[in-house]
Amino acid sequence: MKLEAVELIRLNVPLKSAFRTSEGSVTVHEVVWVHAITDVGEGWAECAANALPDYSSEYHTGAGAVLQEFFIPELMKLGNKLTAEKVAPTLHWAKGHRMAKAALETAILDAQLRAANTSFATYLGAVKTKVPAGVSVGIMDSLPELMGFVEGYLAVGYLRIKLKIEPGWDYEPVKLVRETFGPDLLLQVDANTAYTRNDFDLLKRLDEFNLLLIEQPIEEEDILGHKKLADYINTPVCLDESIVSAGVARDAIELGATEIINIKPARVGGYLEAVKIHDIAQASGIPVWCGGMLETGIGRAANLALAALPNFTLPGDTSASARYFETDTTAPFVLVNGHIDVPTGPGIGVDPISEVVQRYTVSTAWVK
Ligand code: NPG
Repeated sequence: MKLEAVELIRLNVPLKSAFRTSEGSVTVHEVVWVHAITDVGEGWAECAANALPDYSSEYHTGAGAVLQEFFIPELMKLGNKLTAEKVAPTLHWAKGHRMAKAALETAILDAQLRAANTSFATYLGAVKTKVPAGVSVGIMDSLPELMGFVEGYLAVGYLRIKLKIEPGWDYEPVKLVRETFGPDLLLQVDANTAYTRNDFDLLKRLDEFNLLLIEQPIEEEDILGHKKLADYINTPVCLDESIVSAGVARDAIELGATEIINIKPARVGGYLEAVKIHDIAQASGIPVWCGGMLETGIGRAANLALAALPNFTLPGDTSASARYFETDTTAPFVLVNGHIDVPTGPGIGVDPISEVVQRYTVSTAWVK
């Protein structure tokens, strides 16, 4: 196929409530979409890069710029020889910018699969038609406020709770949630790199709560530090930010630095790399789960397809549209008995609702 044009759309999508992590607080999901126009049809993707370079070095304006200046023109040069499988090898010369690369690859894969009348789920190797949903709960101003949110999420059926933690918001909230909702609640925590090697004793205190895992406790470059922590505490250590490629995943597993992996296709450069990580982890007996980056329906749809692969044995951050948005950009994903259906239509299986997209669009740019 041939890439004829790409529309980059900047959207500001309001969140229902502020989402606070150890890295900061967001009230509006500011995001770039990639709308690929090819000779076989159109494809869509949401680039996960945040407004600020706080989760990783990428940010939405930077992602838009690198796509416009380098990545899209490079793929256009392939003429009618383009396939989704060629995107990563063609852009490999460029260091980093994995979220930008992931979005472009995903939009092209969407166009390719729509033309072939094949779903992401089928293409990626999904074995489930619905996936168990967890929910990520931000840092709050008070414990009663936290309890209100957790209770509400459990009431609508979420199967696992992930609490965001940071120094000063860790032991007490985890203890309260564990004591209130009992030993059977699937409970995990996510520090987004907020701790250091000096905090191991503090993190060891969380062992008493029988957590599923602790996610990315210390900084992303410190893989060895995570290995030392994994040896020191009983709670399984799960890497997120650190795992930027299949190669890093392989090394972290071999070193014993990660006992579970959070796979976010955006963080690793796309769905094809994500499947490689899934396969490496599976071969090593390491369970994986699918992370989220506050994606609207366009991004969430493909994540659900990935989460249906066999080694995704833990509930993901694949929440329903209503967790974050009053009005999603696609038909909403809904929670039914704690599960969300994997889209079955061609490509990502959902379409943007144009009037909603127009309402949230801040600017558009065409690369032709
Ligand atoms: O459900 O989409 C979701 C969000 C889950 O907590 C979540 N995401 O650190 O994993 C994370 C966090 C995040 C959100 C990271 C936005 C980066 C951007």
